Amino acid sequence: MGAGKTTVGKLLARRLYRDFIDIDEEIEKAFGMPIPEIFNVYGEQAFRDKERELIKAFGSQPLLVISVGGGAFLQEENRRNCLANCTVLYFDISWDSWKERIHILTETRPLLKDKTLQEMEQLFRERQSIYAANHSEFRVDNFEAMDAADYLADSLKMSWDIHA
Ligand code: SKM
Repeated sequence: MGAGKTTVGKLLARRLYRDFIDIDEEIEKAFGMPIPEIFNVYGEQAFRDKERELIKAFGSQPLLVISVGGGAFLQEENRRNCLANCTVLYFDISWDSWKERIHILTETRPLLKDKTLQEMEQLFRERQSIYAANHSEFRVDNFEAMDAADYLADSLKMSWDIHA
């Protein structure tokens, strides 16, 4: 969460001439309210159920660049569906860079609300090991959005040519 998936995803989609889908945005559309409100009114489980349903639906469509929420890969079914049907990109940022961004994330990310810095670091490290173990060959770290989008677009095109 807050690693830059949406920013890079939009740039990448443009470079690949594909449509961009943000699963968080689709969930908000489906519930007709922002994510913090969905958590308040319906609870996290309802959010996760909708997230799983939408990842399954969009993940099986061709020619999309999809940004999934930071918690999506905590569900085994999402990992399985994405890895089976999609190329999964991992945006690896360090705890030190993430820590700098936390203050801009806490308002819109209910999972960070009321957490101590130590609890946030624990969440970060637990998730990092799941992401690191569940992606395709593409991983970017310490990136600038434009550079990451260029690098990924070039690498993906090359890999598709090789596998075509
Ligand atoms: O999907 C949203 C939601 O706030 C949950 C989340 C998470 O668990 O990391 C990240 C956001 O993108």
